Amino acid sequence: MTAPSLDTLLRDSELAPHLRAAALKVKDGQRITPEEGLMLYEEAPLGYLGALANHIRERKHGDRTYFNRNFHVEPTNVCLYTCTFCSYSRRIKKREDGWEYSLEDILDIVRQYDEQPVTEVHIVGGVLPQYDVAFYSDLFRRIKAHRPDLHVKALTPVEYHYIFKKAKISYEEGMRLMKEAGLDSMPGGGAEIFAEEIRDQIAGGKCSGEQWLRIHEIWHELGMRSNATMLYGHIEEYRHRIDHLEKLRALQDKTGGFQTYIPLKFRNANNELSHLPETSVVEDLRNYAIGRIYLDNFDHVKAYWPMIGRTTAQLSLAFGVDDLDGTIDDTTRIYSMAGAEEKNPALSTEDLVKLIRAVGRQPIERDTLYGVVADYTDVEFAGDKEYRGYTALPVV
Ligand code: V47
Ligand code: SF4
Repeated sequence: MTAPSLDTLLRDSELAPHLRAAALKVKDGQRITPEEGLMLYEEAPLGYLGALANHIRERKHGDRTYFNRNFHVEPTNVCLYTCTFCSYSRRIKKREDGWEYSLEDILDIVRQYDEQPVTEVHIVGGVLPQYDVAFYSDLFRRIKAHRPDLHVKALTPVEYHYIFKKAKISYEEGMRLMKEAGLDSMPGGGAEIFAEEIRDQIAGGKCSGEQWLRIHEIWHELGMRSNATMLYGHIEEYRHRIDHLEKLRALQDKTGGFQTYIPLKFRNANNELSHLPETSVVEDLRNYAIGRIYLDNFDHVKAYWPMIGRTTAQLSLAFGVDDLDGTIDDTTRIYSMAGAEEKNPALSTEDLVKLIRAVGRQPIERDTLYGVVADYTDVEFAGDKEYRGYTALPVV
């Protein structure tokens, strides 16, 4: 599926005046307002949003589509918070179902990747008292001592707020200690929805939206980079999504420290919000597109393909997304993930490259800070015949 070009869209004499006004703003590189953002969520059709978002995506990146090779370490799946959307954590009371890795356990996992061309370790998990400032400082130091070139992308303001409070140190002091210990960047998790009236109902007592934003701000002021997410499609309304995007855009104006925006579709299996229906693929694509249009000061929009599936991930590349994330594992294919689209969420590099090329884009392997590691546009793989580039069907 592909959307019309922005120029084709603007030639349509029946385009409603308010949609035309927003499209012209995008064409001129102007910012849309919160009111216009809300109007897009409420009224704009998918093809229209695709035209605007793809225009921005191609202005920034052409056909380039990024991916990186990383691995995840989850120190524990037990958590003292009680987020209602979380299918992951084993409550303190059901601790017997969970794992709690020691420092050595985690280093053993890191060592398993010694011979592999990964550039990043993504560390995130539940919140428990034994994982404190001293634990994480030691962990980051030991990883860096073992493999200095491995980028450590670790923990979110949810953990940082908790461990700094426990250690009775300020956010400024805490983030400085983490940087000294070897933290390279922060992933985007824990953002959920910032608006208090929603966050209070779903986020189980963890850090507030303001605290999440403040910790990222302090990190950016130290000259460091991070990502931002939004968990959508549960009990929030469109106005809460716009409020969330507006807060991210405002902080990015101030610091410029965000690299990537990652919308996360709420998945309803095995959690306390299982009664809620999930959003449709059309709604997911509209949401990617509006994120791309609204966050004019973010360089990248990323799709987390294990959560939405490979086909929607491919479609998202025509709706503002320029980066695909998810396990790339050239050694094992055995994974399972409750509730997510992918029961087998690992792709080989070859699979991922072909998935990107099949929709006419250029696969670029990047490092965490978007330095180019390898351009796979014309790399040949042995074996089956590959289809490259889609057939564009007229939409209007
Ligand atoms: O913070 C939890 C979300 C996040 C569910 O920065 C859920 O590069 C959907 O942040 N349905 C963790 N989402 C994942 C994350 C992430 C992933 C990939 C890359 C990066 C990055 C960050 O997952 C949590 C929460 O918002 N989440 N439960 C659920 N049921
Ligand atoms: Fe799950 Fe919330 Fe704990 Fe994160 S903070 S692991 S989302 S319960």
